[in-house]
Amino acid sequence: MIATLSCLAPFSTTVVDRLRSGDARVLAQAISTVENRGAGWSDLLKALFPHTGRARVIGMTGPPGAGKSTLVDQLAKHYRKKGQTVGIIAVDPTSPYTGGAILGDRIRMQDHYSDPGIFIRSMATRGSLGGLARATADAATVLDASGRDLIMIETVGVGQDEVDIVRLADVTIVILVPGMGDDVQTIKAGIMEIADIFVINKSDREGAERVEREIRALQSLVTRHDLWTPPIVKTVASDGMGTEELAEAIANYGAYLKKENLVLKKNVENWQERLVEMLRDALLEKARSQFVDGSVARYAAEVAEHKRDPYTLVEEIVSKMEKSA
Ligand SMILES: Nc1nc2c(ncn2[C@@H]2O[C@H](COP(=O)(O)OP(=O)(O)OP(=O)(O)O)[C@@H](O)[C@H]2O)c(=O)[nH]1
Ligand SMILES: [Mg+2]
Repeated sequence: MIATLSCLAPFSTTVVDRLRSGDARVLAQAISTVENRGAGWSDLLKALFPHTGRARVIGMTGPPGAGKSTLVDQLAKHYRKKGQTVGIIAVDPTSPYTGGAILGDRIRMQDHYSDPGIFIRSMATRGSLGGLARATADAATVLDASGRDLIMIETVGVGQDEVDIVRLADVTIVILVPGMGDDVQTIKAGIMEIADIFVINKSDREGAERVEREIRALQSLVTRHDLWTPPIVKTVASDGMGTEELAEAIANYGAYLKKENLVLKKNVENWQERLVEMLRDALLEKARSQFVDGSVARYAAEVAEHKRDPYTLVEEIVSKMEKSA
């Protein structure tokens, strides 16, 4: 269990300076603080926010076992060779990272750990305050402020939470593999729509062309409002094949957004969603603070037994909140 920064709250510039100087311990503690909403979490984020906005956030999602971690690992190596620093957030990994592809390979694990240019964090905090998307976004903010050039977020693309997380990245990569039963149609429609780049990993297996054809067929039905056509990159992550092409596709998308003057627009859209979510969290927390322990269950019982109507009840709670504001 990593300690939080509560002992250091309220946040002095020293903590921010140490974080920005690349101190990995402070970085890990700062992420724990915002993730668990430990003492001073909001002061910390306020102090860090002016230092954010520089990192590129790459979201990666796809079905379990598609090779996401292996691909993240290859990309991390690629960027490290170019002298860039990397932060990795693995969200709710089905196999914990320590047993998964990146860290399971002891030699590579050693490589990474001896390289302070790569910081890996796994988040398995479903049900955490404010939800997984909130916790991940805040962790990315900390990594961004710490000066990491690239932040990669890996999620298993199964639920809305995961879609919400990667959708807010600067570039979203959807990883598919050959032989997924009924193939691409079975992948959640929401995931297809968020892809800025498609990867067909495990292209060493039979059926990669078929997956490509299916993606193309689905693409022909959708027009994106930014008019970008997501490229399809074939990779064999386990031996590094296609990594260069993927990095190039990532760079191309960034260049396209710049050329079309869409960077700010995309950021504004993302913040519009995040602000609404933050507001919802804050208001919900405030509403919850109106309840003493067990009163929600008591109200629920009263409504279930038709002793009370839920509409009046909610109005009453909201009006109480307004009065206490
Ligand atoms: N044949 C083949 N195997 C691969 C390839 N890429 C990854 N693998 C293997 O597929 C397995 C799963 O890889 P991971 O990188 O852990 O997949 P993941 O998508 O991160 O898995 P979860 O996080 O558990 O959802 C590992 O045994 C990898 O070595 C590939 O391109 N070809
Ligand atoms: Mg993984």
